Amino acid sequence: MEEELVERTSGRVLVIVPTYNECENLPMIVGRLRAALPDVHLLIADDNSPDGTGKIADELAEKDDHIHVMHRPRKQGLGAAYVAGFQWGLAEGYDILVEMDADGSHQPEELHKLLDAVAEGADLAIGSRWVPGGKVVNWPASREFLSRGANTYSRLMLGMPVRDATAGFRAYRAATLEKVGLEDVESQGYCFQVDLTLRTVRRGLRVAEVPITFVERTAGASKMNRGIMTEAFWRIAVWGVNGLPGRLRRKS
Ligand SMILES: Nc1nc2c(ncn2[C@@H]2O[C@H](COP(=O)(O)OP(=O)(O)OP(=O)(O)O)[C@@H](O)[C@H]2O)c(=O)[nH]1
Ligand SMILES: [Mg+2]
Repeated sequence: MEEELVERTSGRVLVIVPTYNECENLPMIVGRLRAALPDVHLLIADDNSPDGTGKIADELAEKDDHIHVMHRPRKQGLGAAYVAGFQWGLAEGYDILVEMDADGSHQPEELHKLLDAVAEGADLAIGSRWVPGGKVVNWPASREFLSRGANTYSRLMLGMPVRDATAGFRAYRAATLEKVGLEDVESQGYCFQVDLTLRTVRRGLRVAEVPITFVERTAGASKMNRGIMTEAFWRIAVWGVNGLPGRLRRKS
């Protein structure tokens, strides 16, 4: 089944991995992805990491024509790195664009499940921690509380039928990204994920949630901070208020 899918999507899937100070994780995650799905291409979008992650990415790309590197001048947030990566991938003609973290939380060995969901008709497939069968390994209770809380807050504010709207392991059809539009995306932190989920849902496109096992990073530091949480809180509130007239109209 897996081999069949690789055949079918040969050379047309681009996995975008944004990096900031991931020198300990990048070779591991690239090796695992290349072994799991040898035909997919990889774009590393590095924000000039002070720990030399960009140089490691160049060395990996030199030896492997499936690996591409985008060097960005400074840390500008996950959202900006993904928008730039998506735009590059669309211009290069990839059919499916995947988001994946560099820290091992998203297991390349599970990527085929997302690609299967897209092959079966999803416009966006989300690797979900919070649907039946989804799991999180090695998270402290505080982190689980934060993720569940952020998702409940998003669901209430936005009325989206998605359990894990903040998830960062996902596969988009190219056409989905073209339809939702990337030019005016302002979200920087993890609310970027909620932003694109909302854009996809509001355009009536099909979102599938696939259960995954999310594994907390064992090396390198998290980039999650108070600023990222504050940004998410406010932006989601504004999107919720802006979308309210439409939700009320649909109910009446
Ligand atoms: N290019 C770029 N990548 C980033 C930036 N911030 C985070 N990343 C990358 O985005 C991915 C997710 O960031 P993490 O720090 O793991 O954030 P998180 O998954 O919410 O936090 P943890 O679960 O604690 O690891 C990782 O591959 C990071 O290196 C950024 O500003 N620019
Ligand atoms: Mg992480």
